[in-house]
Amino acid sequence: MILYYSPGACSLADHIALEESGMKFTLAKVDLKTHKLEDGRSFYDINPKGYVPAIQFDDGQILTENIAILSFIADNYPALMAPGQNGRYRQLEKLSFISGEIHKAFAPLFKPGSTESEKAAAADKIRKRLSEIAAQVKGPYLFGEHATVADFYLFVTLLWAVKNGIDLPQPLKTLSEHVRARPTVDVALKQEGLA
Ligand SMILES: N[C@@H](CCC(=O)N[C@@H](CS)C(=O)NCC(=O)O)C(=O)O
Repeated sequence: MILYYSPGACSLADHIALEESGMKFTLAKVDLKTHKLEDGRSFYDINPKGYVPAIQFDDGQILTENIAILSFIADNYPALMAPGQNGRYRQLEKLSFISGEIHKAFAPLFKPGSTESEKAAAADKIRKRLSEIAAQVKGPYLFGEHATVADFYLFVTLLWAVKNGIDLPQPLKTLSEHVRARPTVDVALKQEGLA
């Protein structure tokens, strides 16, 4: 399997989850400015949507979208799945919130040319969404004692928040410290040139 990633992008969540799962994979770095791979190929030929993450199975099939890829990993390595009878759906609920409400809210902070007031409004929205998810943390991870793929996705958005000067509510600081302390996270960050 190949994971197409860009350093520190949302694909870091999938990278951490794959490291945790013990599944065999290799990394292919994508330059998100040129949409090219390191060997010069166009990333659009792999994912016509042009964004990471994407994984390529050994039979050549491509799977895109964080929610789908993280769910695929958790299905294959259930230790990363939320517990309980409705765990899979609770996890999808969190992944959808992280993707649609938190991740997407960062767009004005990443987009060149956003005005200061657009950036301030985005930061306010992010603070609101983070306080909503912070209120649901069972501790230290989202679902309690065990990390799930949703924690890794949230962790990446928390790195972005801190980088953009957004203070984290205490439950998210604790969650972030716990995720960061996992050996697989160190491996993934080092492989992406971030630690
Ligand atoms: N809907 C996608 C969005 C992925 C996404 O926003 N990827 C960003 C990095 S965090 C990206 O590759 N942006 C570059 C581009 O869109 O060209 C998902 O959830 O996987």
